[in-house]
Amino acid sequence: MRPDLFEAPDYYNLDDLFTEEHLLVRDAARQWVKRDVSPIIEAYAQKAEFPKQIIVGLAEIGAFGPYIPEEYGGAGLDQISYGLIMQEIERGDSGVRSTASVQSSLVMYPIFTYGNEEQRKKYLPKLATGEWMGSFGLTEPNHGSNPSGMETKFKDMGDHYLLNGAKLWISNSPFCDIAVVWAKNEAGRIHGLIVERGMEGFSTPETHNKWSLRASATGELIFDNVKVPKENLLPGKNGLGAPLGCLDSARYGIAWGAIGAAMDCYDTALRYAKERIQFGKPIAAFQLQQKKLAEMITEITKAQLLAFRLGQLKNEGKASTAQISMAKRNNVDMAIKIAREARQILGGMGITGEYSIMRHMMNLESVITYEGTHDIHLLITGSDITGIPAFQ
Ligand code: TGC
Ligand code: FAD
Repeated sequence: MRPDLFEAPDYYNLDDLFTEEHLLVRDAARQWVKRDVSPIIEAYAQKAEFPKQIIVGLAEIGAFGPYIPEEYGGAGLDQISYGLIMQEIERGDSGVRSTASVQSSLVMYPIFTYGNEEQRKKYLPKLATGEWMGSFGLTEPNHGSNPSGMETKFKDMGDHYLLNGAKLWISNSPFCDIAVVWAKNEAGRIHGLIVERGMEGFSTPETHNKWSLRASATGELIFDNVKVPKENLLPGKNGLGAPLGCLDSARYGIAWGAIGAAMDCYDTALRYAKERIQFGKPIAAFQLQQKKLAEMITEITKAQLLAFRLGQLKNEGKASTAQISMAKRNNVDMAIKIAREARQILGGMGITGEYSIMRHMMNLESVITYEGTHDIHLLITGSDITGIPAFQ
């Protein structure tokens, strides 16, 4: 892969709206991605392997629990800083951002929000440093968009719970030390349980042959009569609203992350268009290419403004699930369209691993599917504005 020459577009001077802390946090993440992610990520994506050596760096830039209080090992930052960190990481690779999203919003968040003090103290500091890595098990082979139908279940055996079932498409599963697993009790009520690697009957086979998110490890979580200690149940919230609450936080991060992938595609295409000569001129001189580039920067700017306002609402505790859905859906769709257009600007070079665009484009096929598909988010908006759920 070529040297990382990324220059971030800021067409509407958004930097003027960020605090000094936001800029410091963002620039530290930006530099780290340039130094430690860009030089290696293409090779890891090509060999379909997660680069475990970057876990320490992710922890150092505050990507594990950015908004978790410092007393539990988190970075104690606000939601805009969290968004900016996700943006910068996904500028490098969506799979790396996935690892950070899962650790922060799908593992640390539920333990912090629904866990008791003992659980917080036991797990959060080790998750914040990356000493322990986590995964989040909601999706099942027969239940993706409709998690309420989940079949994974646990029984109260008096001194422990007995857990049976399987989760599919789980980011970080092949190497996770713990998994936050959503399962039904005998009454059919959904609860969160912390399952630890090493518990008998718990296995995490890896899913191979992905054309997307190749630098992220994806797998299954299989529970075959796993004895889970009673103290591992998250006591603070149950019902489907508990896992959906975690998704709000992760989807918010993705709304920012997708901007990073789009910015990288745009920046690469702009530079290439100014340098590549055809018919005696840089291709950037042709109106057709200018149209593509002008539309890209317009869409990126709109997405940045959407994410910034959502960040303000999130900081005030006012961001609704439907507002988060709209931003996730819009910004990922914007990024995947930009990746496709940017790839065309690079002609044949666009399909090679010399440039990041094709990798972003393939990654975004997962991002537009996970954390609620493009269609599900449209239905969430539809339900919110009409008051009529159309999911079934
Ligand atoms: P519905 O009847 O709408 O809701 C059930 C209960 O949950 C409450 N609720 C929420 N609570 C908190 N936060 C939210 N965001 C909530 N949304 C809903 C709701 O009020 C209700 O409460 P109650 O007390 O009345 O029972 O549920 P439904 O079964 O009709 O489903 C609605 C639907 C389709 C929108 C939902 O199931 C959904 O979002 N489906 C998509 C599934 C999904 O996003 N899965 C993601 C899996 S994790 C993942 O992909 C990680 S990838 C990570 C990475 O690598 O980056
Ligand atoms: P389905 O639900 O079968 O949907 C198939 C199609 O039908 C979609 O286009 C969908 O929009 C459409 N559809 C479904 N229902 C409706 C409806 N009511 N109306 C209209 N259209 C509908 N899950 C986790 O729990 N943890 C993870 O860490 C995790 N990581 C993932 C990593 C990757 C790389 C991928 C690809 C997925 C991951 N997921 C994870 C799972 C992800 O959340 C699901 O793939 C997603 O929710 C969609 O579920 P599904 O794949 O079963 O598709």
